[in-house]
Parts: sequence; C-alpha cells; structure tokens
Amino acid sequence: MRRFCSLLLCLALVLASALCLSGCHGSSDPTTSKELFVVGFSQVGSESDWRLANTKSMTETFTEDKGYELRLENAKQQQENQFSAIRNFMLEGVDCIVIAPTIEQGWENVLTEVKNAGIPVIILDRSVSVTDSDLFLSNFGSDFLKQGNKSVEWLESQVEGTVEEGDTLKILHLQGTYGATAQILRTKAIEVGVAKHSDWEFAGQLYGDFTEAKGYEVVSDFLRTNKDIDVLYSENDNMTFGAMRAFDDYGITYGEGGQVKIITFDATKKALQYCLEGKINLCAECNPLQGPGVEKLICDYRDGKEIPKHVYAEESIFTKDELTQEFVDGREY
Ligand code: GZL
Repeated sequence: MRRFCSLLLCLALVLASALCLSGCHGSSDPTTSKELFVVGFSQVGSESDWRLANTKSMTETFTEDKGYELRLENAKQQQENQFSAIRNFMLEGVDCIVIAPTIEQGWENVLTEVKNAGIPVIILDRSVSVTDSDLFLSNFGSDFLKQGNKSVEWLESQVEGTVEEGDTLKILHLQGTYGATAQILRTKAIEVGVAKHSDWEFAGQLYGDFTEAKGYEVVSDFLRTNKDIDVLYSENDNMTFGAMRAFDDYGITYGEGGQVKIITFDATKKALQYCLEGKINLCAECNPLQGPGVEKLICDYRDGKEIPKHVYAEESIFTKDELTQEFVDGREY
C-alpha cells in the first residue's frame, strides 16, 4: 500500500510540474500539449476597415499550430448577438472569452454569469461600463480621449487667429456608434474644444455609425441645405470616405488648400494615402493590431502572473508632413 501511495504522489508531482512547464500553449511546444486552448471571441462586426484588421490580427494570432482554437462570432454591431455568442461559449466550456463590446452599457448580467462559470474574460478595443471591475481580467484597447484631445490640439494650432471677428469656425461632426467608447470619448474631446472656443461652433452633429454608407448618406442629406463648413471631425475613416464622396457630389473642396479641413480617426492605409496626397489634413491613429497583446495577457494569466486592468496601444497622429510613400506602403492595415 505504501508503495502505491508513493507512486501516486510521484505521478501527482510529475503532472503538476508538467502543467507549470506548459505555461501558455501559445509559447509551449504544441506537440506536447494535445489539448487546444479554446478562445471564444465575440467581435463587434465588420463595419469598418479598422474592424477587419482587428479581426485579422486575432485570427492570425490564435492559431492551432500555436495550441489555440479560436471561435469567432461576428455580432453585426448588435449587442444582443454578443450576449447569445457569449452564452454559447459558456455552454461549450471555452477556456477564455474575448469581447470587443459594441457599446459600454448592459454587460453586468452576462459578465456575472461568465464569472460564475469560472471563465476568464478579456475586453478588447472599446470598454464596458460595470461597477465590479473583477468581471473581466483586463481591457486591452485605445485611449480614445487622448486621440481626440491630440486632434483638437492640432486643430487649435491650425486655426488660431484665423477666424475673422464676428465669424465662427463651423465644424461638421460625424459620430460613430452611439454608446461605443470610441464615440463617447472622441465626441467628448471635440465638444470640450467647442465649449472652450467662443469662435467655434458645430455646423451639425450627424450619426454615421462608423460605416461609409451611413457617412455618405447623412452628409449628403446635410449638404442639401447647408454647405457652410470649415472642418469635418469624423470619428472613423470609413465615415470620412463617405463624407468625401458627398463633398465631391456638391463640388466642395477639402484637405490641403480646400474649403474643409478633414480630421479622421483610425489612420488606415487608405486614409494615410489620402493624407499624403493632401486630401485629408489629420489622421489620428487607432491601432487594431491587438492580437499579440491579447495573447500575452492570456499567457501571463495562465502562468499566474499579475494582469494589468488596462493596457493601451501606442498611437500617433499623422499629417502630410510626417508621411512618406514608403511609410504608407509599409503599413499593416
Ligand atoms: C476603435 C474602434 C472603432 C474604430 C472604427 O477602437 O472601436 O470601431 O475607430 C470601428 O473604425 O468601427
């Protein structure tokens, strides 16, 4: 009997050390860990070039040869679809759930269910508004307020002393999905800027839902009755591309030397190319290449390391002066 217990103890020690050594399957030799680490990923949708690049970054990171199975669910920008996907992930018993939330509100119940199921959650890109921050491991995303503030500071530097006495700087504001962190904080930055400058005003604040089609639709409708615009502040590149088409329809010039200065967010390759060509004045970068950062959080979690509650991507703003064709051609998204 004693020999049997000793054997059991040895087996337990061997198993424990094997588990410690395996660490994160992403870094271990997949041939030694037959079991794949299953990641359930609830993605906002496929509304923009940024989103497609974000999804690509995740699918290229969580691959089977690195020991992962990625289960991707596209919510088509509907939060209810995310709730269904997340509850299915729970029933399937995934090892981790990654959520790119459509909007900030409404997450308490489903995240509490996931927590009670003992499944770790990482919030990606935007944020969730919950009272208990233990409902998720970490939020890997962007500092949207910083993006907005840097853009407003640039606008201040461009227009200071140029607005004639008694006139105002007329800003057309294209907003993304209402309630999304990117919309909330990019809107906050420009609204604070308008409140700070008595000679700035909104020509209009239009809902573009982060899509090119909606951006074209609402700006075209607006231009039917109002063409007195000095600045377009557009909360993502795809809405900007739609607005540019609408400006073209009405013969309104934009960019360098044009009637309308264009500020846009994401800094996708297409927007940077327009910036290099002088058609867009400022691109505020929002980095979608978040897969590797999410994998590191998962690896650290599985290795028992401390996980930061917020991780922000490094981002810049670009004008024509900072760009070269080589730089734009070399961009990943
Ligand atoms: C920003 C992201 C936004 C992008 C849009 O991190 O949430 O959603 O700016 C995308 O292009 O639709």
